[in-house]
Amino acid sequence: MRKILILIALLTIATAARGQQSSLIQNVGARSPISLDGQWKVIIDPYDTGSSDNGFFKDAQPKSKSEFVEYSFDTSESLSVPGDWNTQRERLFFYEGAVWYKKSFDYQRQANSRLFVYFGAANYLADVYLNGAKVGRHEGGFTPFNFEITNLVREQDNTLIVKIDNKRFREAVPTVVTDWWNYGGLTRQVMLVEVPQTFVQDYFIQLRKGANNRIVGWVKLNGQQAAQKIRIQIPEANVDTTFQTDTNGAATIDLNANLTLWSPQQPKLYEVIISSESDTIRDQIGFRTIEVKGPDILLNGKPIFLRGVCIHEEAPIRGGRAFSQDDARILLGWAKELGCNFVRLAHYPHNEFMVREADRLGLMVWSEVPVYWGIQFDNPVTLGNAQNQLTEMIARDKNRSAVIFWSMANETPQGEARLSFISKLAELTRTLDPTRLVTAAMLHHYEGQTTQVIDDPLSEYLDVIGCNEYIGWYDGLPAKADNMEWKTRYQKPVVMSEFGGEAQYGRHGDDLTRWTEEYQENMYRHQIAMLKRIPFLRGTAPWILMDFRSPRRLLPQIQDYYNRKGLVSSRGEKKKAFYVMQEFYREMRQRFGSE
Ligand code: GCB
Repeated sequence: MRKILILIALLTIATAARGQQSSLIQNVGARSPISLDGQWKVIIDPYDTGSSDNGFFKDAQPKSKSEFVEYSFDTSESLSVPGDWNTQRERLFFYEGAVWYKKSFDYQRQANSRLFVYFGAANYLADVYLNGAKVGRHEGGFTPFNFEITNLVREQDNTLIVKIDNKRFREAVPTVVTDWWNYGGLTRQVMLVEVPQTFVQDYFIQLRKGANNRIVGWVKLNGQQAAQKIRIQIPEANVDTTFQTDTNGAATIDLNANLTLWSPQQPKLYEVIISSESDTIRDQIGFRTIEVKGPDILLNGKPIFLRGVCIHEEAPIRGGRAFSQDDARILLGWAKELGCNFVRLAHYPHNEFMVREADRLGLMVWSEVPVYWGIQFDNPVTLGNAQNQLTEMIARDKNRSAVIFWSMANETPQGEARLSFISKLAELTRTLDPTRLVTAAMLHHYEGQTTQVIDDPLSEYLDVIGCNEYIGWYDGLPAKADNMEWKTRYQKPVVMSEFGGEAQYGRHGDDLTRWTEEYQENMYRHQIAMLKRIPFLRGTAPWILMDFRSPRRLLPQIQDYYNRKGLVSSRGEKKKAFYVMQEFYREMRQRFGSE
């Protein structure tokens, strides 16, 4: 109980630190939100002209023919929301800077209700204004946020203005260099969410770690009427239990239930109904346990091998940022076809459709914050920002049984400051969610010519060790893998969280000619032979499912700003290596069982 109260307090502190931003509303999709998606008027503002005191957020209209107003949303162009700006206009393709978005709307709010505006994500800095008043600011390109607008909203002619700035800077998370496109804009859905005066703002309902019939967690109310009865129903499991919230609106949940556990074979989701005296919300929740024992990962108590693949949030076929349920279905459909039971959603939290779809399809998920390469590990502001993004990631997805790993970082250079920074993130993760495993993708090093050692001291703080390696691509030719042995200093499961090489779909040559499908296929064959010899390996996630845009991939006529390590091209064509990996997963399924 004490732990849970500390946890809720932490969530409140984290959100209070963000100024006016309200704590995240759980499961907004189930609240019949009003969508603000569609065309928004935009002003592209490369010199930040609109940020003065008399700025664009005022949406000034000249009241006479003589009045001087040097901007206009109404005669400006429009962009689609959700959507990155880069792929909607050719001249915005490389743009990094400020864009002001405007949407007008009418709203009839019911008496005694409250209204919030919810953003699925905005990359990177978002300043939000309603009817000329500042509502709040959010930093971080891949996590949701909401603001209460009950006292600002009118019945008619509301003007919502959001300034988005995606300029890169050193202190940011991620920092200035990434191997993915810096897609800017309102990249996910925007909606209005109406709730009762006192409402169920958040809940955490999962199995207690290691127990297969005991559900624990909490419910948090937001509003004046804090002390209420909370009823949890899971009709299919005959659960109907009531709890009492305290004067802060928090209740601890602890109940027994006889459940069919969620697994890739049988991704069972239950309807869970959470009601207070003033509010009701329904969710689809699965229940499973995930633990480690020595080098093993146990799902529902049984050792598993993770047949994974890495995925960027890049839209198949259409290109640009993925944001829709259809995008999620296509990407995860390919992962299923590959034979996966696991996906690594790299290198930042993906949109909610991905995680919910993974829940339905039975794909276990690695979810990550963009603590990527050399961020400012000695900067407390950067740490606060990373902690905030981590908190928001966990806040949104903590009820999804598909999520088994929270990943703290990717390929970060070793050092004291980095160890302190990431271990703090791991500690926060375990406080926010004691049920899941903590991981990070790390590097390894050579001992002699033919031995790789996993000994990153960060491993001490993790449950599962993620390891990225590029033998046969950045490191020698494919056959280099043949004599490679792997050692680890830790009695912990290891997942090869990246390996791969580039091939342009349809480019052919012999199996030592770079950029051809044959080279990539050859490389995968040598890799797989090596991976099979690693005794402590408990999963693989090749880099990557689909080709994705990157400003660092410049080779003309081959890369053309695409990282081509995909097993599938950006148009959905499967490369030869896809089938090699598929064959490997068929074999692993036979060896390790169908989960
Ligand atoms: C890595 C990074 C990933 C890159 C990949 C590559 O190690 O983690 O973000 O895209 O290598 O293709 O080089």
